[in-house]
Amino acid sequence: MVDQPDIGRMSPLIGRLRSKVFHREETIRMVMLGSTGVGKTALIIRCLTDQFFNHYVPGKEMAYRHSMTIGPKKLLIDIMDSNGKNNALISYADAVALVYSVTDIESFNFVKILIEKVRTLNLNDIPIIVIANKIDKKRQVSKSDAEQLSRDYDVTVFERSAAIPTTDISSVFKEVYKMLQLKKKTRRDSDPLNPADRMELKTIQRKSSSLDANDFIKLIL
Ligand SMILES: Nc1nc2c(ncn2[C@@H]2O[C@H](COP(=O)(O)OP(=O)(O)OP(=O)(O)O)[C@@H](O)[C@H]2O)c(=O)[nH]1
Ligand SMILES: [Mg+2]
Repeated sequence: MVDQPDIGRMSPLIGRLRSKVFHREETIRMVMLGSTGVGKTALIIRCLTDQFFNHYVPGKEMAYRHSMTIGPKKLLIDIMDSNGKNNALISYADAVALVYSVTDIESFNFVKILIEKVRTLNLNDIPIIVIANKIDKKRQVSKSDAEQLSRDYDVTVFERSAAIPTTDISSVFKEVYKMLQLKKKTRRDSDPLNPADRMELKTIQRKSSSLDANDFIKLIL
């Protein structure tokens, strides 16, 4: 945290200026890709509602806005939830999260293909992070496989489970933000021809309402 004098109390105008300078919002557009059923949507629902949605609603593409604070910075993260097939979204993302399930070796191998694809397609060298999901279940992909992937492809792998209540997704976003800062990457402007801009955006803020995962899924359907 930055220690700032409370000048907002002295003058409302200075207070507003201060909040503009110190609490500037930044938006990151992140796309989630990975094989069907690996838990992309469940991870997003966990992040937004702190709950596990234990049902499968296949193939729905949506974008969600998650807000979080990192130090003095307010971050808006537009998460594009792909149906696992729409790789076209890669071209419009500031960062890519590739998800595999530790229960499914094929999904692990598919992540390797996706890494290569992203790196070939994207001229801006966008940050890639990998999420190994479903670690609450019996594994086909070990932790050392994840470490090997991390070394071979120079990516950070987060082992998580959307089903575990204490699962921390914020740290994944923090890492993405750190990578973007290092690359000094700025978000590209909104473009009406951009399919990502045309995706329906649900503005749901974490813990800001009594939103339940079951209510949430009604928004998706
Ligand atoms: N046990 C367990 N089940 C999970 C976990 N994450 C997701 N699931 C379940 O796995 C199934 C598929 O999850 P989804 O989040 O819909 O998968 P997806 O990647 O969004 O699938 P597509 O949208 O079809 O690409 C659902 O029944 C989820 O409840 C997890 O960490 N642990
Ligand atoms: Mg999904």
